[in-house]
Amino acid sequence: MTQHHKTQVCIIGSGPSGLLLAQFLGQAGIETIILDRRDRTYIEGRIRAGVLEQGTVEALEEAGVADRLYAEGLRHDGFDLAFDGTRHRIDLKALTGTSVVVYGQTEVTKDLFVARENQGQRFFFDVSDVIPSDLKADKPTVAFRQNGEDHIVSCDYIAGCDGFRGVSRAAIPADVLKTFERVYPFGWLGLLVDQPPVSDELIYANHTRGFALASMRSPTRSRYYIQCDLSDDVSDWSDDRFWEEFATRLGPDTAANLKTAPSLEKSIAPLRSFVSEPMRYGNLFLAGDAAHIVPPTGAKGLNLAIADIRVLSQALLAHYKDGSDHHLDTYSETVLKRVWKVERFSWQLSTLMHQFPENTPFEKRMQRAEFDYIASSEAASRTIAENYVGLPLE
Ligand code: FAS
Ligand code: PHB
Repeated sequence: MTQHHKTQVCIIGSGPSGLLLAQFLGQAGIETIILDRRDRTYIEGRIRAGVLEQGTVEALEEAGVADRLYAEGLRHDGFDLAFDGTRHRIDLKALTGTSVVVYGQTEVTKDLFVARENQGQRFFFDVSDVIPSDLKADKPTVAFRQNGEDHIVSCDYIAGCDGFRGVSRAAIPADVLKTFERVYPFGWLGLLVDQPPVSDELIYANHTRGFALASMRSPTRSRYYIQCDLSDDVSDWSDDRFWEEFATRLGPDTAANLKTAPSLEKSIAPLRSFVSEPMRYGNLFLAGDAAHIVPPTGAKGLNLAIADIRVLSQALLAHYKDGSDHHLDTYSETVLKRVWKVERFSWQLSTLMHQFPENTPFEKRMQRAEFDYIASSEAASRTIAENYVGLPLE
């Protein structure tokens, strides 16, 4: 027997996009249902982003979920770019007047889950066979199965917040959907360790052996990455092998401060740039990774998702509170304008900071020349800085 549900907005996906949208709508008294194919423990446990733009911090504050972020987040006024041992600090504060906050995506997700619980609105975890339908109808529907039972949600709008491998994007007809993609010829091997960070601020390093990133989660927990081959498996990388490679790529002066310990987590993520257009079809709206992916080099994935939700939530509020659909009608065009600019920055920084197997000696010299230009030009450094702290929403 199928269970029928009614709501105003059905949100597919309970990652940062879906959770923040639910929080904003819930604050305004708009009813939502959130579905996720995973459960809360799994979602909270995913190690992903670590750097929040000021705009993201403000959005989380508006959503009433920033208390722990303000108490535990680490404000960073700059970061280093390193090229074969030469380091150049991008002084975010001096160049842009603002900065970023280091606070893990896992913590953002936990804070949003607690807020959702306090709202007492409906979650469905461990769902399967999620099918968005009737996207052009006044009341689109989302069918799904949970614990062997069939469910169907009737709603005003569907928010596709189900990430890169979700079902929402695929619900847009193939003759309407346009996709754009660049898959990079390498991955990132990430490691989490309970040791103080090797440096007070992040270091992005391009070494002849490959890229490395020294990041962190707290004064006692560090998050490190090295570029690895796409054919690599995590089992190919013992902790000792990782530490040796990471230290080599950081260079002896920086590595002198490196404290190692057994890894808490190790994983390999592929890198891609991806955009799908449009981000609206009928009463389905895509947001976050469901619509676009950036290589993590620019620390933009999570921030881009939050930026989409800031626009989408305002557009839905205008519909329900003022009866105005202008922002819903312009949503896709509005967010895509910024998405492409952020894609450009993430692609540019990835192209600058990684070793590409196919690069010719000339292209390697171009990488070095671009680094030297950034290091010697305030204007060039400001370009990096204004993208890193986050471009304006519109
Ligand atoms: P998410 O993918 O976080 O959430 C989508 C949710 O939808 C998931 O909970 C999933 O279970 C659910 N879902 C999927 N299919 C479904 C279905 N059919 N039915 C119901 N639910 C479904 N960004 C950075 O800024 N910095 C980083 O260092 C960084 N590292 C990353 C490493 C990895 C391995 C990955 C995959 C991403 C990384 N990102 C990083 C990007 C990441 O942070 C995303 O931008 C962010 O999670 C986007 O949030 P959402 O759009 O909510 O998508
Ligand atoms: C992280 O801390 O996980 C992190 C930080 C900056 C990036 C990517 C990942 O660009």
